[in-house]
Amino acid sequence: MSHKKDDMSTEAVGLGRRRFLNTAALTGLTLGVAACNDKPETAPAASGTSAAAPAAHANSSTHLKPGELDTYYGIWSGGHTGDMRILGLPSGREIHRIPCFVPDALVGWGVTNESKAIMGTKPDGHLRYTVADTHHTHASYKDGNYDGRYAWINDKINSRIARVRLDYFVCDKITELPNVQGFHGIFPDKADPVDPAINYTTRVFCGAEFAIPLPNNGGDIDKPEKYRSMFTCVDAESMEVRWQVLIDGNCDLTATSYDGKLAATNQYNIENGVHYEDMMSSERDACLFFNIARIEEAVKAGKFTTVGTSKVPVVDGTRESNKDPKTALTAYVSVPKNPHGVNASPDAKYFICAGKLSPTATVIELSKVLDWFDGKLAELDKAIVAEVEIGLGPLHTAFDGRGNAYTTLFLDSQVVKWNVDAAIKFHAGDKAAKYVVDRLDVHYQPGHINASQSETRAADGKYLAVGCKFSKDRFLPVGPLHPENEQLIDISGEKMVLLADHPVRGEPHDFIIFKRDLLKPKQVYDLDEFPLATKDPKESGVTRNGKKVTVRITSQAPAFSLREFTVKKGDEVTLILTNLDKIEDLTHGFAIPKYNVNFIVNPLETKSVTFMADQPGIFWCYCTHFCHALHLEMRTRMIVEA
Ligand code: RUQ
Ligand code: CUA
Ligand code: CA
Repeated sequence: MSHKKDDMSTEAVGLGRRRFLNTAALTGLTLGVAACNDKPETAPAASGTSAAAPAAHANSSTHLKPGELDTYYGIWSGGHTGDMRILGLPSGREIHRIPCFVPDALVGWGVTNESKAIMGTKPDGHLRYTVADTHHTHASYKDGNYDGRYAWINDKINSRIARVRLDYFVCDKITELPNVQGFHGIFPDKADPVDPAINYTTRVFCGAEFAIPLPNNGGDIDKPEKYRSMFTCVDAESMEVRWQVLIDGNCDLTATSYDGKLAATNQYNIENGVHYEDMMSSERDACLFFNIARIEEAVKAGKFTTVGTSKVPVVDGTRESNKDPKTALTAYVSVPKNPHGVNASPDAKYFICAGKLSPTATVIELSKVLDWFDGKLAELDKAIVAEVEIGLGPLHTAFDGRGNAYTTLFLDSQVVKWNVDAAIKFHAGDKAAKYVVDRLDVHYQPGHINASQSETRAADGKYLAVGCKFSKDRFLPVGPLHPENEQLIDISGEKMVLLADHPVRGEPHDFIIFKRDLLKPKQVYDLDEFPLATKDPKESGVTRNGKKVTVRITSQAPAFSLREFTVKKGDEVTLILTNLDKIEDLTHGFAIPKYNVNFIVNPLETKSVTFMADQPGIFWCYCTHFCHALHLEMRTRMIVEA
């Protein structure tokens, strides 16, 4: 087997890079510079055989023969393409893209009335936003595992959260968070903090990265010391914002405990800095914990304010107001400078903060944080049970369910596998405890990482996916814009084994990987889900109410129910199309030339579009989605009378 990692992972190499970081990389914004220039030796030819060549591991073939299905679903965030992607693993094949925040021409997202209502429109009917930047996606839980109801994804640009129904794999709600900018980390809760019967997700927590004046309406612009960030709770069912917590410093990524009692966000800007130098001026930042039950008690007791025109209750989570553990809503645990990801271990005991600018991981024991809130732990910092060196530029951590953590090292271009218990022993003084188990080179500069079932109680330690931010010369060159490189690693053994990589369109961020049996997607819609459905083709036709015209059409391969329909120039036309084909995979499209309309209807689905009939003439509306031998003949004629 070509996999042989020890040579590259020797402490000599590691220490050399560490020294580099300590002297140079931390002095300024050199993180990015170092990231690009630190690794001239990692061109595939020179990078050692281990990571460059896929390993021939008998049990871990990623090549599926025709007809074979993947065993895991992957839910991927699409980054600033603004979509969500569904992959099959271990093949890495992309199966589906789910538009949420931005228009999509395949399905007509942002074209149909239904999708526009979800996305949000301006008074003139146009979409309010057409850009987005998705980072983090997580799914709903029950009993500490995914229950297949929902997934959520963030839009950092416009601070929106979208929910995706996992029965149909469609976005059904989007909420814009008030009073914040740069909404980044997102995590559903896994249980209710007080009611043990609620052992499933009912809240989604959202961390906002940027501080702004509150309200942000033109005041306090020159007083950055007054800018503030908030942590937001959204109701998982209604998608309404339940409450917000005003904090010191910022939020970044988010984690939740398995008992529902705690949520946390890492803070890289406790300085409340406006410029990057300010954000790096303090030696330590924080992992900020939220006591969910107490926050909700405070809201219930009316101990909140509101900001500007927003009605959302805002409780005070600042340091000054939360010094007394017995009443505190928040707890600021001090961690090394500018940390990044915070991840919950599948044994439910720890949150782990990756150091980013510090070459360390910090392990925080949740029971000790709860002890502090109960007045049983005098010093909050004692909740830190390990703070150990793991390598340069640690960003995100995944777990195998066997006590090991896997952290991406952005600057080292490595994944480091380390044992959490051994790290705790080492931190406690047992210098013989070897916590680093393995290191594997990846190509290049990894950001996100996740393992199969990692952030559930059912972490199964089979596959690890790594999102590499740079692919450099890994694929055929296609001009200056390179794809990213997603790599799949077998973690079933002691040593990590690189199995495969594939290019992905930029630029995915976080993702989750779970067993395919946890989902039971539906293959056809239910007509009753659509109030506008035309259930019988005989109900098709044109009805007029003044200048408002409604056209009802059904589709059944290879024909639309109307061979033609007539409207008048100046009409406002609402066209409602119901696909009465009930057969799985029988989708039709509907395009209207010169009217900028195209959308699809899946089996037993109904969609509508509204437009002004402003151009007289005949317009061949045709089916865009291949459905039948007579697909090309599947048309109807729209006549717009002058
Ligand atoms: S955060 S690296 Cu949203 Cu790490 Cu992407
Ligand atoms: Cu209907 Cu193609
Ligand atoms: Ca900082």
